[in-house]
Amino acid sequence: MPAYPQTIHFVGLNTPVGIEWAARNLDVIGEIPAGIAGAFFRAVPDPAHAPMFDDDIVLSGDGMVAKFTIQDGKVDYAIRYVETERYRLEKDARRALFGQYRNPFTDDPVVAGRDRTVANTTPVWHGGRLFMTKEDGLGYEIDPDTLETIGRWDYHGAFTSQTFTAHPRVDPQTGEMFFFGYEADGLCSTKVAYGVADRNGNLVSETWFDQPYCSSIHDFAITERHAIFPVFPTTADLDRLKAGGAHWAHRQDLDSWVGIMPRHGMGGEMRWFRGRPGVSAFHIVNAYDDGDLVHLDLCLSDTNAFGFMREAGGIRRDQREIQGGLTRWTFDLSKEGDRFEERLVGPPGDMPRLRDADQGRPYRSAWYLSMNPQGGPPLPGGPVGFAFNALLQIEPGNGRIDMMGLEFGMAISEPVHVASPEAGHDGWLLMVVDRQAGETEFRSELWVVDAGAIAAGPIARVPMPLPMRAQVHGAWVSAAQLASAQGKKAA
Ligand code: V55
Ligand code: FE
Repeated sequence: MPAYPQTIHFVGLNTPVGIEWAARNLDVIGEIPAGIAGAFFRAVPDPAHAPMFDDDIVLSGDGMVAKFTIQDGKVDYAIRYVETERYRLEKDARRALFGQYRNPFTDDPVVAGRDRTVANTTPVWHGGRLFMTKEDGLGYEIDPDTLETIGRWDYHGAFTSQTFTAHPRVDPQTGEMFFFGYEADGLCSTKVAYGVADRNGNLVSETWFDQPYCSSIHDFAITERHAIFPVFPTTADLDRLKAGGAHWAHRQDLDSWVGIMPRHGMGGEMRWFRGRPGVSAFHIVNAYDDGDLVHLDLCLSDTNAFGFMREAGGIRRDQREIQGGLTRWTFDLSKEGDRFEERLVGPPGDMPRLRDADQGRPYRSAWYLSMNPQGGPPLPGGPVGFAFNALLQIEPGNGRIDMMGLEFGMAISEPVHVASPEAGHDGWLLMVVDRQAGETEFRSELWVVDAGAIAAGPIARVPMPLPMRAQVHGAWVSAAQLASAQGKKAA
């Protein structure tokens, strides 16, 4: 059997596991509050086969969908592969057939034209259905009970884009889901499709626009009136792909852009604002309207956080030298011109989480991952190669910050927020925390943290009996939402 490359993408917490398993009634240390009832779904890239190329990256790993089911203080767990077209083709062949990250020109010719997505980035719940998503293809629908793959999701043929974002946004009041797909009509295209589905999951609109250049639009934002598309200069080039090169190269010299349009408008209504050159953000905390102003809070850095995207653009910069922080961009829609204001509101970090009810509205606090100044060097793991070891709660309105800092040799994955049935209580955060237990050995636990008292650490912990590979994003689906599930695999 060919070995996995011994690079940061395949060692440490990124060591492939590849085991589909399930366990009931896991041991719980402490007590899980009765208010937590539902499922914590997680997207875990885990390559089922050694890659065709040694310079393969975490982002190429086959998607696994994991589920913690929590009810009455009890915890069950299950994890399965998303059976994408790509996974099934490689499973049958018992080897990798798809080549480099988002470069079909490097594939084994036997899979020419087949679906390359690995659906490994975000579990999405909407309209009673669960999807596993990755921005280079359409989502795959998953049976939320069995985690079996039902199939590719294109709104019964209504959504015409070839791609669907891993970061759709759901309005907490209307229940509508807002989403987009870039490279909507093919590799390296500037076409972006923007869609809206009603609360029952029916596609109600789709409109297209061009972005200023082909960039990876990883996340976007909504307010009560607007849809906001940030464009950072991480660019794609078809000739580079044909020559076997990288899909993405970051450009320090190119301007960034932000497009703002009415959230129920047409692509032609987009207004473009010009931002600083070279900056990058993968995740947006939130956005909201304030009269004619639109505020956009994002995890900004002065270059791309992924080493391989910097290197492809000839940028030599160590991961630890990257500057940035939680940043507020404010757009005044009553003014002419393409400029906007910028203000730093918090320390560097990423993987922001928000209460579902605060989406697109003024908000008091949010949570995100960062580095603990006392936590020692980060563990190798996660998509960027270095794992976070602190959780922050921030109140952007007054700058108040609270921290749960992990000890040396520990790592934290993106939490989900669980709303509390009690008025005035901040709810809880659920997250997987890993601890190095030997040179190549890691122990993982599910942690339950009071979202309003994070510095106190976990109120309950669930040690996991098997190793777990680093997660990308997660989603909390309440027991009430699960009870409304539409998507079930036919028996
Ligand atoms: C990201 C993750 C991806 C990807 C592109 O978090 C960007 C950023 C897990 O896959 O393909
Ligand atoms: Fe993301």
